[in-house]
Amino acid sequence: MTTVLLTGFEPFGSDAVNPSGDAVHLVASRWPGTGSGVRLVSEILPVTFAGSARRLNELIDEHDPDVVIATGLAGGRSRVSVERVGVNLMDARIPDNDGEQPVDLPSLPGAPAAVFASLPVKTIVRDIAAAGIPVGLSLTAGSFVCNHVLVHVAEWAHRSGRRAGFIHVPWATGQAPNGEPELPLEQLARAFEIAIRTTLATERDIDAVGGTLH
Ligand code: PCA
Repeated sequence: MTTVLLTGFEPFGSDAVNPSGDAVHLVASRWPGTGSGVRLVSEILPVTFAGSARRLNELIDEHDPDVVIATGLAGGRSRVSVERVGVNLMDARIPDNDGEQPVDLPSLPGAPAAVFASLPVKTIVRDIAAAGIPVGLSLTAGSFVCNHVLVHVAEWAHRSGRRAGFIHVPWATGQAPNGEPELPLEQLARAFEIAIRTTLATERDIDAVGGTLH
């Protein structure tokens, strides 16, 4: 049995919704039973530096996942963003849901400055794009709680020989403030399903150009 941990986030800041959590619920509601050979564990994480890492550690201890895919909202982005790298830095522009606002502190003291996601990120982007969903690779998950979670799961994956990464999503249709970009919730959920299936089907990422000039 293969175990996949899929996480989203609760709302944060001034927002009443978080499409990452809604899409995770949708994926969980229609995931086939364990007869499929893949057990999906899903969870909505608190948007707090301390609480998100603590809850992740508990979930990893309890479920011993083979793959962890964490997801969150990147309001203002127009595409699903498959994150390549977590930076070992907390620099919070707004307080988290505990009221904490760390500035220029490491997410994981003593760990390297950055850690790569170990998902087959380019294959995931290819497969999500093939489903007609706007998607791209991203070189920054920011310096707030999503990046913090990426650093934690990617470090765990490197230590334990497992695979982990992070996907940011735009607002879901009907949610975006001030005319910011939106995608249908169904497409966000479908992107997560593809990311899981592609990861399980792919040992080695494809060789493809994925960089940016700036
Ligand atoms: N997005 C924030 C934190 C929680 C979320 O969904 C971020 O990008 O850090």
